[in-house]
Amino acid sequence: MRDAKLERGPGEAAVLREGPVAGGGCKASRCGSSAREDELPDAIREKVRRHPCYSEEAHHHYARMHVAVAPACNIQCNYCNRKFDCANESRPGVVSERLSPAQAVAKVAAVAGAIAQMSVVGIAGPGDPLANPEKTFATLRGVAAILPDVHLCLSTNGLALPDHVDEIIRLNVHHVTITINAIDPQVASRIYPWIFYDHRRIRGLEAAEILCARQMEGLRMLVARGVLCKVNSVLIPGVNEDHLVQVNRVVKAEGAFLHNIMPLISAPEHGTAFGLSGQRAPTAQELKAVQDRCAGGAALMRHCRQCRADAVGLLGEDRAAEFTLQKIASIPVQPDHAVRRAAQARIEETRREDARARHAQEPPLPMAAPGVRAQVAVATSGAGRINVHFGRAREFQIYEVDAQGVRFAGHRRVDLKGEDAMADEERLHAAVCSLNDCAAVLAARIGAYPRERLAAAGIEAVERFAEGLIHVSIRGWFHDYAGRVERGETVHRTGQDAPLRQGAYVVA
Ligand code: CLF
Ligand code: SF4
Repeated sequence: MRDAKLERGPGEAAVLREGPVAGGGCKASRCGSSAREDELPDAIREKVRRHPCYSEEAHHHYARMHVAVAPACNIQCNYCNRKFDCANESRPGVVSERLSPAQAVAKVAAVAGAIAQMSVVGIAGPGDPLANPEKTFATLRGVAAILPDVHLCLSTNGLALPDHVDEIIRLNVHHVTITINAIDPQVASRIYPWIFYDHRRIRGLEAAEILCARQMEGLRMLVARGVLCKVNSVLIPGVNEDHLVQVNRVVKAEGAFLHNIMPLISAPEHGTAFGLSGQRAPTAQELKAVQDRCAGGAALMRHCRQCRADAVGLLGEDRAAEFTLQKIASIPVQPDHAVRRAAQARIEETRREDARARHAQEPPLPMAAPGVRAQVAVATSGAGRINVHFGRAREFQIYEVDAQGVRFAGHRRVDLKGEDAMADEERLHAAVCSLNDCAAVLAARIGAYPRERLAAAGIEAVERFAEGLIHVSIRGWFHDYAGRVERGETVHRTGQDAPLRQGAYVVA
């Protein structure tokens, strides 16, 4: 589980950061989240429909697993410590077990037998998959042989990518993530001190030039062969926050399907160059501001959970501890394909029913509310419904709503039920701080005291949509809210003036 703790800087409100964890992870439209499935060509829709990272909707229903078979890396990022797993799109944490390809395939079989909605197997570290090509490709071959229905996924820093495109195609890997933190070598040289390329260690600007060129070359080659490419970028305040808007435009022009801008994870105890030099992480609001500035460019992924290199389960849940090598020895190892097919067919039927219900039930959005745009937080454990009690939430999903519609905007982690010694009061304070730019929280149930604390922060506590579909419920709430704003019964909160915004916690 996460090891989250509160930190306070001088004069700051509570900031929640994650400390090192026992485990490792995968690497770093409109202005909204992932491109909408119903607007995609059939062939692409089919590729993303069951992929929890490539489809925001799918992430409510389908799980992924990572197999940590790739320990080595061919570059150095200033946000990475080799004792921890790859931080390209993961949070720092050692993987609990590094696997051989055979062990990885056995683990995939066990997970597929236990979690029928596991639809994607990815390799994302703890180093770089393509710096370990034999192990990576042996694993992918083994997984495809026992589980032909899963999507195979890779996440790489891109340096070795052009050398392996043919094998990626041969193995039917449909999804590749490339971490591109900069396209300008001057900017990149502040992030990567060295690379290992062509049998030698190369430093400084020359290293950055080679890496940037190879990343772009790899992206072009994959796009030309029909592979869906996602680009991950780590947002590093003072280094690349302005530059990422340009990165977004360029990777879109080169054919990237999605752009995932993630917050830097930086803490001195991680021992990374950035952590030790005092490079700070962005706030949740700074991250959102950069994402919003990318409007009109490559579609943005906003539901990334920066998972471990051995993550198992739905995004946002972590079931890796249930599938250690020791434990899988006692789980029946062969997945039942008929059971998997039936379970996934039920998911698809549920999705169709929910889509029909959404269309049938969605109240019209009030056109008499020009300029009224609100953020709301939703407590959900998946399936697109408001189904978690406020006090049991481990995260809240954030949506934006205005007269144009409801858009997913990200998530905020909270620690209301942690196991450490932090006082309940402090946990609640941190949770309220993290939601301080929201006008309302929609949960299955909200106790009297949290309700009071939310009200004091100007956040409405709403339980009347318990078990309701998220989009329908938000529209219902907004309908009422905009009416109250119009009648002068409620002061509209833009979120810009939220008193604790400075201290809103960083997902890190
Ligand atoms: Fe893993 Fe990455 Fe494939 Fe997803 S994760 S290799 S694309 S299957 Fe997903 Fe996790 Fe974010 Fe990665 S939420 S860290 S984007
Ligand atoms: Fe670490 Fe960067 Fe290598 Fe990933 S690509 S393992 S973050 S040095």
